[in-house]
Amino acid sequence: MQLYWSSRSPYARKVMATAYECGVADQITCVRTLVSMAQPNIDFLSIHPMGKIPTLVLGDGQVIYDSSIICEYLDTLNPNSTLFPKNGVARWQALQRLAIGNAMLDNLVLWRNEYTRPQSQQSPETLTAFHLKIKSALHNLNKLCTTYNMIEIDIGHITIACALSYLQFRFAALDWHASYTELSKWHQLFKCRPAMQLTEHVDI
Ligand SMILES: N[C@@H](CCC(=O)N[C@@H](CS)C(=O)NCC(=O)O)C(=O)O
Repeated sequence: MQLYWSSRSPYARKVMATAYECGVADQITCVRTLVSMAQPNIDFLSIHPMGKIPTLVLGDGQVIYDSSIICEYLDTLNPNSTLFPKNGVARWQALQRLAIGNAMLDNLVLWRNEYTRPQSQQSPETLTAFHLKIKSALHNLNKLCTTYNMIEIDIGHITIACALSYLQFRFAALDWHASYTELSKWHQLFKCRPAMQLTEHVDI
């Protein structure tokens, strides 16, 4: 399988961390792919019509996107993997965590796009709104994470951890650890998992 990927993309990291957690990472070849919201990678549009990474291409040519669907596909490759619980409370809790993690990622990526525009084109209201929403999510997770452990992990935990790591990677000056101490403790532990260690962001 080929994964169109970048070491800077938090969605691509989520997929590779999932692949390591499922034990299928060795079946994936990462293909470094440059994409940008404002400058479409024209060649890549023939693989993903909206030009987004991560995108997985299977051996038979079938294309799978976006990150959550790729993760669910990878989970099916290992019959012992339970990152996407099949039913019951565990399923809805995992999907709920996945949803907030994805929403944080979307917010952070758009926020970064906004603040890297020339200053004269930036919208201060939009920047403030992105910041406020991230603080709201951190506040919420700081309470919820006291029930998380390192044994029963699901796709939601991986996604939240990737969002927090991306927050650290691109918004280090915010120093969120100081204000959300429970979440920080959980994230420090989660970051030690091999799946996270092996997928650290690299800014190249
Ligand atoms: N919902 C998508 C989001 C993927 C996404 O936005 N990836 C960014 C890179 S981090 C991208 O491809 N940006 C290029 C663009 O939006 O044109 C997913 O979960 O895979």
